[in-house]
Amino acid sequence: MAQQQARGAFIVFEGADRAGKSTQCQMLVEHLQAQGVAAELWRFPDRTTPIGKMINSYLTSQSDIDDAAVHLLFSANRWEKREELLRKLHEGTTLVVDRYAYSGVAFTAAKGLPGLDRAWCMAPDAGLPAPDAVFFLCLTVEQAAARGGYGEERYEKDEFQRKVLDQFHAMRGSSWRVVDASQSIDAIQQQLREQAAAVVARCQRGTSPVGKLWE
Ligand code: Z5A
Ligand code: MG
Repeated sequence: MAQQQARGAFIVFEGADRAGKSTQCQMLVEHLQAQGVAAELWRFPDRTTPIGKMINSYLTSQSDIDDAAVHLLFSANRWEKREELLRKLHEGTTLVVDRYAYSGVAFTAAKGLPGLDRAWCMAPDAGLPAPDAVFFLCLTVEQAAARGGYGEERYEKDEFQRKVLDQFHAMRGSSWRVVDASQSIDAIQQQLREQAAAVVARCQRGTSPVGKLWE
């Protein structure tokens, strides 16, 4: 029988624009660290790598990239971090990750382009480490709009965001924990801390190896 090994947990945040992902990720990492849990905050796209810089230039409309090609760049940006991600988990560090492959699939599939359906969008991420839990912060486009206007980036339009949300909901699986993101920041954080504690404890017991997308 394979030896059981304690490891860090892989927790992904997904959700609507302005649902509070970055706010909650930051708070959760600080909380875990204060509890003595080794934890790091990651985000995708990781705009610091050469691939990430191309993505940043696309998102800020400084460059135009073919839709299929940019989809593959977002995926490559995750693949280039795969080894480091697995190493950290096996060293015992919990990773709280702001967006992952689900955003990749949702944003490209929402474009509704011929040939770029959900199955095509999922293919390049197949085999990447699968998160132990996906915390999905659920907020309608109308509720998000009440939090102020969109920024300047590509994709920040109501109609498109609705399609993105539909794509996210179609991907909900057993590892997803859906949280009502219209609550107060503190109320949401409290629920996330409870959920995260259970996931961290499970991974520390060493009974669950890191899975693979989309198995
Ligand atoms: N993208 C892609 O196409 N393919 C991929 O593979 C990946 C990503 C990984 C990256 O944006 C873009 O890339 C994104 C998807 C695409 N495009 N879009 N749109 P990003 O992740 O860098 O986006 P962001 O700038 O961080 O925005 P965000 O993620 O949409 O926001 P958020 O992180 O969810 O929310 P926040 O920054 O924490 O909070 C937003 C505001 O709401 C802020 O003023 C908060 O103070 C406020 N807030 C937060 N929580 C609350 C509550 N509970 N109540 C009231 N107000 C709140
Ligand atoms: Mg964010």
